Amino acid sequence: MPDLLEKLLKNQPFAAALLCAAALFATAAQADGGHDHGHAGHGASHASAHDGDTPYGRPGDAAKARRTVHVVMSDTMRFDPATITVRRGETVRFVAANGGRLEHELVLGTAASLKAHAEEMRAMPDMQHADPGAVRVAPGASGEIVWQFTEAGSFDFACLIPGHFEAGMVGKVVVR
Ligand SMILES: [Cu+2]
Repeated sequence: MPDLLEKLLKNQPFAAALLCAAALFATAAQADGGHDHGHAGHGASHASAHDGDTPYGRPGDAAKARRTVHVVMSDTMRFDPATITVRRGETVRFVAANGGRLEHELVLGTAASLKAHAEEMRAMPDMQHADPGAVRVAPGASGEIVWQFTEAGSFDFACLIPGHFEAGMVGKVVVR
């Protein structure tokens, strides 16, 4: 090992390349890990959440969605409606329409998980959500999420595009 270190020190370009590769790897690992982290909802209990369970529910079966909730996202950084009330156990089909000229997204979560996720988005603005509880929508288009709310409580949804979350692009899901 001392030999290798000596070689590294003498061979600066090689060392630099190695460091660079290490940094890339670390970034990639962080992106992946961060994603899981953000989407799993930040809890040790999520190690066992292989079926997509989160504190705010789980991906729903579209065939079981008896209710469709239309949400409009606008460049005023608001969701309309901003509060949605559902029954515990209910499967909801969200249709998120983008009425603005900017991209927007609807990401389900808890206040804490969305805040942490927004911070990751600021660090990596190009991060894509590979998350059944999230949909990014182009201007004039609409996207869907089918979600089952399995726990009673108050949860959030938000647009985590940098600047939007900070401007208050957040809504509430109250599960009774
Ligand atoms: Cu937005």
